[in-house]
Amino acid sequence: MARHLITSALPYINGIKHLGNMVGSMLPADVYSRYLRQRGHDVLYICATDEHGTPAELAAKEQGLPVDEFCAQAHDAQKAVYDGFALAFDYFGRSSSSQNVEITQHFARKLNENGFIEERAIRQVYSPTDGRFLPDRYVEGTCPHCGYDKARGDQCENCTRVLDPTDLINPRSAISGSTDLEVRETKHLFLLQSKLQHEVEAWVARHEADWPQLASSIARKWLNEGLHDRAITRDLDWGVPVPADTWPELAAEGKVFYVWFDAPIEYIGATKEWADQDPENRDWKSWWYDADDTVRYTEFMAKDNVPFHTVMFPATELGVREPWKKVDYVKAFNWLTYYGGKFSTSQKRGVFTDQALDILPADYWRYFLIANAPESDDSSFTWEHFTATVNKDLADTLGNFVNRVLSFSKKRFGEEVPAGGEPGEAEARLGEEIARLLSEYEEQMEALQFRKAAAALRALWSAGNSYLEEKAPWLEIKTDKDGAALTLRTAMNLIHLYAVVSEPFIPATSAAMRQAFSLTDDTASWVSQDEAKSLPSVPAGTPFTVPPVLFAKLTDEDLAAYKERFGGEHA
Ligand code: B3M
Ligand code: ZN
Repeated sequence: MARHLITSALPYINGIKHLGNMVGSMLPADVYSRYLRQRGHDVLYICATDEHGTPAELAAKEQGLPVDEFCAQAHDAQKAVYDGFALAFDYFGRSSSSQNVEITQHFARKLNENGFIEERAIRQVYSPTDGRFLPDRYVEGTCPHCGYDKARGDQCENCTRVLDPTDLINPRSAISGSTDLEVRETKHLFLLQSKLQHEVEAWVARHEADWPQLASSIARKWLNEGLHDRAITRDLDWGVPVPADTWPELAAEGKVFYVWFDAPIEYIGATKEWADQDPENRDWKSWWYDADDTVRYTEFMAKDNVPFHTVMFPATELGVREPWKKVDYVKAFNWLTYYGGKFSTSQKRGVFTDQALDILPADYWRYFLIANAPESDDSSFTWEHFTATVNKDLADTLGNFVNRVLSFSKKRFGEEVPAGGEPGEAEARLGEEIARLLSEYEEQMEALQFRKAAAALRALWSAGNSYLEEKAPWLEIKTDKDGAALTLRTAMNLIHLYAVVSEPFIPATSAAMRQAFSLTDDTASWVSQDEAKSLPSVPAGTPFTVPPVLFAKLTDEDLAAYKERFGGEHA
């Protein structure tokens, strides 16, 4: 059984992320990791904050903090939110770690030895008004490809094309807005990606058939435009220093690597951080080095990050000429919109992950977001859709089922799972249905089709409701007490099955459902086809308790309050 290495795109350090960031990277990676662990796979799920670059420097300045202190605090703040969302990382690292510095410098030295790095004098945008060289993303202007007028000098977020600041039409400083920009000469390291074009092409060609269309089409588009040599250093204080043993002059000038050079390397860096904090994990390198036959590597990210992961980072890894593990499967997401418009960190539009947890527990969000993940297309967050989904799927279909069954059984039969009755035709049909839906769920999870997996999970919950409606134990009990006992016992076994299989989506609720039963040896991590058919895990006589309401129903007043607080439509 292959080991699974899983990473989600590293959240940038400068602020708490919104729900769109969450659903496009970390949350599905967590759901997938939890599922694989449950199925008995060896999983390593790694993430980290992406800490270098100008936005971090500027955010620190705004808060009056030294940038390293700012990053330490901001890292902890993000980590707290992810803990709140129950993201079960094996390790959540920091791209500013000494481990990442070491590996990034190693990669640069190797690329240099192999002839893929060249020192070039370039002319760079300098802003006299701001008194500094402007990093690419701090030059704004009109995209030469699509005409979008807020394109950044590194990438146009409208058409996703990678840009150079000098490509922009009508450039201006994003810091001061000044159009008084000069171009001055300075030396930088260039990664000769053009020399790696054919290798990257061959590598993508071997993988793209397996990738989702969104990932392969973006990789193709980039390759068809041709790989350009890219400057991989910057004039900044905060970053991985250019190693002085290899480039003394640039090191003396204080050049650092470009944030997109060291950020993907931090997937490896964070794995080493994970190892260094616990001697148990000493074999970290076996996950990354010479691991092609033993590790399956899956990356999660939103579509704007795809070029860096399908082309640029693989080019770096190929150029190093060492057997570092390259991605096997790229799970890419479209955008989650807020009422059809963009979630915007800068304009504070939409729902941020810390605010979400202020309002409701993580499971409400986890379920809604994954059930509506922007997989094949963008999807829109609206409070109407959110409250309707919570009420229907979580409160009615799942939560109400659990409470109704357990409370009714307690009232009529006491605090143990009731004995009596023999499974008949209705139970056989139910078992067939549950087994069928379970294999559908497994199939969609294996295929990383999250919306479809959520639909299968919802169908499993619904099947219990249909069974209960059909058997109607509240009527049955009047004429056939054993029959009612059988129905309730069967339903309780469904609750236990739901607890097990819903865990990747709603881990806290799953734990509460499982704990309702005092089973002596409840180690079930998944449900076999046979168990799905015969539902044997909670035998008669098992003591149980009725958990508090699992999901509160959201009222019209709640809906109005959310819309009032966050703005109920796209501005
Ligand atoms: N930090 C995502 C972003 O800021 C970026 C991902 C890095 S993954 C190596 O857009
Ligand atoms: Zn564009």
